[in-house]
Amino acid sequence: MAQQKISLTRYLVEQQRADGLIPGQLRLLLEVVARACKSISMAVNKGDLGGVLGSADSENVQGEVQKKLDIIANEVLIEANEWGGHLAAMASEEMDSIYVVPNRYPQGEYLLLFDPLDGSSNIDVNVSIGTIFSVLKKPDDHPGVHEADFLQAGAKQVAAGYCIYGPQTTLVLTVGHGVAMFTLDREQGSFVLTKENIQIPADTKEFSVNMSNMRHWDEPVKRYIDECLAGTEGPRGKDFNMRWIASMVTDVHRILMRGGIFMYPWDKREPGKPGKLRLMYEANPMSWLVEQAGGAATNGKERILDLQPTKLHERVSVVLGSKNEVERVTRYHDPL
Ligand code: AHM
Ligand code: MG
Repeated sequence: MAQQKISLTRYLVEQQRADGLIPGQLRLLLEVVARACKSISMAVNKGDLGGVLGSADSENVQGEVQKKLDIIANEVLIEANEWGGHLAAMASEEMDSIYVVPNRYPQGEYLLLFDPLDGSSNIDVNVSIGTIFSVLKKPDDHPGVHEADFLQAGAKQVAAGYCIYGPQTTLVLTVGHGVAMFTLDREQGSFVLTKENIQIPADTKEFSVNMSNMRHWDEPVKRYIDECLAGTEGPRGKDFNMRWIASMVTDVHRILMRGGIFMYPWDKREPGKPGKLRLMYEANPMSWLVEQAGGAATNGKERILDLQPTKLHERVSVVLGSKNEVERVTRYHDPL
């Protein structure tokens, strides 16, 4: 008999039933997020034919020009998630403040954060982009929901993942028991389990960083990259390869598939800013996935998942991927 395909729905039901790893409400939430990602994938695929490309002529709270697809993806995620009764509120890269579930719907116990369309600069050039999400539990010591309820360290996440819209649409997920990957079967309309227990090799010969910023970096990051560039003649004694897609989802996906190190470090252009990427809906979910796959994630000094957020749209410096390389960069920041 041909091997049965395991759908995301079945995978989640079995995790809930047999292992008790996922509460029912969280399972529902993840299914709804996956369904929203399916809709976003359809919109992305249509491209010019669906009139979804180009700028929306508006700016988000971080002062970045929004693309039409940033806004479409944000709306799809909100509409899919607001009525199911599993959420208390949502937060997004594209919204200034939190979105509390309207009181015509039941309030659930979870908080959902997302970057609806990561890698926005790739949208109009037909290069892979994605959705990143993180799930937290709402503290139950007070009624209602406030922005402060979201300000929990990444170590408190109860689920995290991303969906990549590339040659395939792929959903990658963790609920704290390893990392699983699901590929969208367009004929069936469902995500099918295609990899389980993903592991990132501890060593790598591939780095991912926007090299055009090199002159602005701090010494430890410069030193690490200089040593990689020196290749077999340098202190590392091996040649390195470089990849930069300008879409964190895609760069992290490659690292989960074959190893590597990804960095978006602090730089001198805006010294007051800890980094470019956002802690709560970019760095935290990706760091948890990477750690769950045996890798490491720091801001150059501390474990990202231990950082206490102070605001929703907080930024952070990011170094993640193959464990030995991340530890090396982190060591270079603290030579003692
Ligand atoms: P976005 O969420 O507005 O798309 O920005 C985040 C993206 C990351 O996906 C990517 O790693 C980085 O910004 C690319 O930055 P750069 O334009 O410096 O290459
Ligand atoms: Mg992003």
